[in-house]
Amino acid sequence: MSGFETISIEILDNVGIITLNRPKALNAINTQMVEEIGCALDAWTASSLAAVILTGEGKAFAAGADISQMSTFSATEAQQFALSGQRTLRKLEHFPAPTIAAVNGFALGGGCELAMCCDIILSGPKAKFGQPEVNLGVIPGFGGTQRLVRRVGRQAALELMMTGRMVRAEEAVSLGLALRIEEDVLTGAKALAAEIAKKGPVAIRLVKEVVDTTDRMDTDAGLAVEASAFGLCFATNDQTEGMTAFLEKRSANFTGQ
Ligand code: DAK
Repeated sequence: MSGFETISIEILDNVGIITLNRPKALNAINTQMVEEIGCALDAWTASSLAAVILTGEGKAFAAGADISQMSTFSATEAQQFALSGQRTLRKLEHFPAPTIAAVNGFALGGGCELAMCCDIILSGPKAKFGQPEVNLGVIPGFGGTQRLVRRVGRQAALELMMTGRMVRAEEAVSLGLALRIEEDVLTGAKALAAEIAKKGPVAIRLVKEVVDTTDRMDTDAGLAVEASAFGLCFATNDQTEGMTAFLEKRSANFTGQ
């Protein structure tokens, strides 16, 4: 459908699915993959998708940035990779609809960082997470020093980034890195996306927008943004339909208007 070489994409039941697709290299993230993920997200940004799922083909989600490619980078190429990576990761993090990482296997280095740009991380039973960059003499470069700290706290994040230790699914959940373990993680992600898709689409997007934009505000400023967004809901058909449907004891037929 897409002409992409390092990822495959599909839309099922109004949910976009991006599958990282270099299984022979454990879906290692190269410059082409970074660009292709960015293109797929661009194509979907203005759509009315209910959610986007990111997963990996084979036994890995992504085993990190492509070490073979990185080892040959000139300083300029490394800078281009960094800039392109930052652009794509920001597109993912700020994608207007909810995003779910269905982590089916290794999520290491840049792979773990890619997953952390998603709103929710679901873990398969065999998933392994880690930031092993120090083994290569470098530090995380796709935002791990920021997003891992926010997900699991400073102490646990520092331990993971300083030792490069891999954690299994159970520990990832107990740390708060992943939300829960799903036996079949892609099926679990689709079910979660379907659950979200039943709700008022405008409200879903506003929940994400308010949480994201108020992330670093103090509570009073955040509450002011929340109040404005709450007010905005009352200018939508979804609010009228949602409340009318409740009072009429029927399911709501949301239109996203
Ligand atoms: N890059 C390239 N190839 C990789 C790879 C990777 N990250 N990970 C695995 N592969 C390849 C292996 O080389 C092998 O290829 P062949 O030998 O078959 O050709 C194939 O995938 C299968 O891997 P293994 O044979 O090693 O499989 P095992 O099951 O034995 O081991 C493993 C799985 C995940 C434990 C092992 O492959 C491994 O340790 N992989 C490396 C994990 C790692 O260190 N990841 C972090 C990479 S550093 C930046 C942004 C981001 C980053 C840096 C900068 N900027 C914006 C500047 C990110 C850096 C990283 O992610």
